Amino acid sequence: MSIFQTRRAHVEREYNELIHQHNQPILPGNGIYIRYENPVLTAGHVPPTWRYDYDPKANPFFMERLGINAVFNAGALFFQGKYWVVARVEGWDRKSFFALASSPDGIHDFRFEGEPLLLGDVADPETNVYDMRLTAHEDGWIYGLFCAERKDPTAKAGDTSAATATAGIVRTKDLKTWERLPDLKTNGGQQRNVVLHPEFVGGQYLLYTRPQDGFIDTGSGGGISTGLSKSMNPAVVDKETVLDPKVYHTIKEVKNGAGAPPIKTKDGWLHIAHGVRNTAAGLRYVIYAFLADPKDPTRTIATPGGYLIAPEGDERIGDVSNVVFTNGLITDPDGRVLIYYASSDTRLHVAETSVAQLLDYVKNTPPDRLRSRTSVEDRIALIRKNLIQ
Ligand code: M1P
Repeated sequence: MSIFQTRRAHVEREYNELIHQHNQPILPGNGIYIRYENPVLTAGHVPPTWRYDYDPKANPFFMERLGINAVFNAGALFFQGKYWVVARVEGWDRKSFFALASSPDGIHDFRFEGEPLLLGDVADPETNVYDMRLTAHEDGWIYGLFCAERKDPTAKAGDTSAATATAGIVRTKDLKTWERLPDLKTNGGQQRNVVLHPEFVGGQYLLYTRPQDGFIDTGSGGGISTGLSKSMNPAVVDKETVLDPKVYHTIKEVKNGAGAPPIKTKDGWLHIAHGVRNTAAGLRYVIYAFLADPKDPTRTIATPGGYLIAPEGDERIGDVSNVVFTNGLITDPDGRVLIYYASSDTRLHVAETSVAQLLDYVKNTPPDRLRSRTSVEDRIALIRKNLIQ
């Protein structure tokens, strides 16, 4: 056999084994959610035909010229009986793009479908795109909001890393044809982690924003905010009001950002978001939850202290270590909630829970009372209560 044939057979065997790999729940978990042993998507899940030239004359060594570096932060949707994610796929050239993958049960056999999304261009074409949030809105469209990154036109000469972030917008009805709309306009500053609420509020579109002064630092941006827009074409938010602030000496001290669109529950809008703190080893990203008023999604009503998911074991290590990040979840017809979270900007995992568990968690977990002393008081109260159980 030629090198081409031997390598091709080897690569395809590995790919087929990986996409059908069984995934075991890690029991007993913490009662809030269950993790699974293996990631649901990795760079290795990207089909070989997206990475290799299959022409033996042009590629006699069966070289992987257009390699994939990572598959992570994915938007998610239950659509036509299947579990879909729109993953952030990053090539060896550092460019991210979006690709659809589906699974029959949301945990196993995720497989990329079709081709990567070729987004339409807007007046000011971006350099990079990432982190799509999917919202099936009551207006009948499925919207995808994502970060569109451009070189900062005000960067000093020689500064080749300064960038700007805005919220790009696409919409579809079938996950096949995607219409690009103008980027979201807000009053100054930059935007990442913008999410569309699934229902109209007072006849307008409600957007969760995260105003920030710079590309990395939120600066004076106060936290996850909300704003209203009369239309999505174009989407324009004049006024942003902080919904969930960043707070000193908490898991969201440096910044935070909305995750998937919130889940509508009998007790309110359930958010799974990310929070960032600083450490001597750099930023640490964790995932946390909160509940907003069922009648007024711009007001929080339950804010459990601490994190819901933090990086564990192998999750701690990757391109950007000590990070877990989420921008997609699925609530399925069986009442399961599947939280798709990425670890260290490298791979995508799933955590399985239910609306009942998450509501119990957000409503009955004590809030962060912001001092070691108050945390000790809460723990002593727990210990003493357990003495009489
Ligand atoms: O590298 C960690 C994450 O950093 C960004 O999140 P934030 O906007 O809150 O800083 C995002 O670029 C995200 O993609 C990335 O996972």
